[in-house]
Amino acid sequence: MKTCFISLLTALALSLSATAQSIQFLQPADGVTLTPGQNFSIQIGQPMELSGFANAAVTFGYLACQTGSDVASQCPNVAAVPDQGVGEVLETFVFQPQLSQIPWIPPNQNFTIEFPSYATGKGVLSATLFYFGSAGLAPMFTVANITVNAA
Ligand SMILES: *[C@@H]1O[C@H](CO)[C@@H](O)[C@H](O)[C@H]1NC(C)=O
Ligand SMILES: *[C@@H]1O[C@H](CO)[C@@H](O)[C@H](O)[C@H]1NC(C)=O
Ligand SMILES: CC(=O)N[C@H]1CO[C@H](CO)[C@@H](O)[C@@H]1O
Repeated sequence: MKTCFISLLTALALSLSATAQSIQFLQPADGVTLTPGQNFSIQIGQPMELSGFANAAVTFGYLACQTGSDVASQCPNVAAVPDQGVGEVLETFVFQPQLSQIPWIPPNQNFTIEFPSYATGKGVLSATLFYFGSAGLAPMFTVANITVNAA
C-alpha cells in the first residue's frame, strides 16, 4: 500500500515537472532586427535541468507574418498553438546546454544560423525542443519563440 502511494506520488511529481520543462531565448531579444541572408547568434537557455529528462534536439523555424493593416494580430502564436506550424524549418542541432559561470544565467547553448534571405517585415523565430521525459522517458516537445524584423 505504502509502495503504491509512493509510486503514485512519483508519477504525480513526474507529470507536474513534465509541464515545467521549457526553453527560452536568451539572445536575441524579442523584436530584434536581423539582416536577411546573414548569420546570427542564438543563445537558448533551459531554466530548469530536471532529473528524469533527457534533452535531444532543438530545431529553429521561421514563420513570416501576414502583411496587412494590423500586422501584430496576423502573427500566429507559435508557442501557444504549436499545431499552427513553425513555418520553415531552418536547422536542427543536438541540444546539450552547458552550466553558466554567471549565476543568474541558466544553463545554455549558443547556435549560429542563417536568417532566411527571403525574409521581409515581421516574422516569428521559433525554437522547438525535442526531449524525453515523464514516466518511461516518453518523447515530448516544447516551443519557444520571439518576434523578429527583417531589415
Ligand atoms: C554562415 O555560417 C555558415 C557555417 O558557419 C557558413 O558556412 C556560411 O558561409 C555563413 N554564411 C554567411 C552569409 O556568412
Ligand atoms: C554563449 O555565448 C554567450 C555570449 O557570448 C556567453 O556568455 C556564454 O557563456 C556562451 N554559452 C556557452 C554555453 O558557451
Ligand atoms: C509571435 C508569437 O508566437 N509569440 C508567442 C511566443 O511565445 C510566448 C510565450 O508562450 C507567447 O506569449 C507569444 O504570443
